[in-house]
Amino acid sequence: MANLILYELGGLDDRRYSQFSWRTRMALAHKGFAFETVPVRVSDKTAISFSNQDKVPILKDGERVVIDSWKIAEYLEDTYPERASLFGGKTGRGLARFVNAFVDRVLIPKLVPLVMLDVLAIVDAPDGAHLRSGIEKAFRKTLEEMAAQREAGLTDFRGALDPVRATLRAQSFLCGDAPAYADYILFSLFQWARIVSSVDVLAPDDAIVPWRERMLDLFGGLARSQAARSLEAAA
Ligand SMILES: N[C@@H](CCC(=O)N[C@@H](CS)C(=O)NCC(=O)O)C(=O)O
Repeated sequence: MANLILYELGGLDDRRYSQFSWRTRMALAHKGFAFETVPVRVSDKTAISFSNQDKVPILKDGERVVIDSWKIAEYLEDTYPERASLFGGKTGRGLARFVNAFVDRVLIPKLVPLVMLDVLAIVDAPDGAHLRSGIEKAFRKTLEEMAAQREAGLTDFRGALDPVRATLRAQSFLCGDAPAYADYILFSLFQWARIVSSVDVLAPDDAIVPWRERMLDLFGGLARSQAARSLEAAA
């Protein structure tokens, strides 16, 4: 039996808020694995120096160390082909690679500025300073400036999701009748937003909401078991 350990970001109150790590969490659950998780602080690179780089997720499978959520998904698929498929074959893998690039390059840059300021409330001060400087440099704006443009940004983000709505009108999941890795890629965005912010990035009547609920229900409510900030704010 594999001995799998996932290194992921941990915030205050043990919040596991790394969006890329959620892709791996869902992929491991899809393959039916039990796994351990190790929270690391984003400003503490010594904790992950064994991986010779500075990002999570990192998957340790015995002595093997795999970095990068996409590479981890491919590793799991190729190493454990007898378990439920993440891609559904070569063509599916190719399409999932496109979804990964679309989410990373089009959707994340639209989503991050909307809720990044909120992340500071769920991490400690050194992690907050680390995240602030990285994101402000990448976007060339302060987090406060980004938050001030939230309304326009939300409209833009929601507009970019139109192909998702069109797909989910015809089928229950991006991958068809059942969820697979491309669903987990997209879902990681909503899971991140749900954990870090009380702002719902989807309107209540958005056709994507029922899909998001189905994703939260998967694997015995694996994703739902992380506290949503909106619920805390309401409590
Ligand atoms: N392409 C990588 C991206 C990983 C990534 O950017 N991870 C973030 C956390 S969600 C990170 O570790 N950032 C480190 C830092 O900001 O110093 C993947 O898909 O795994």
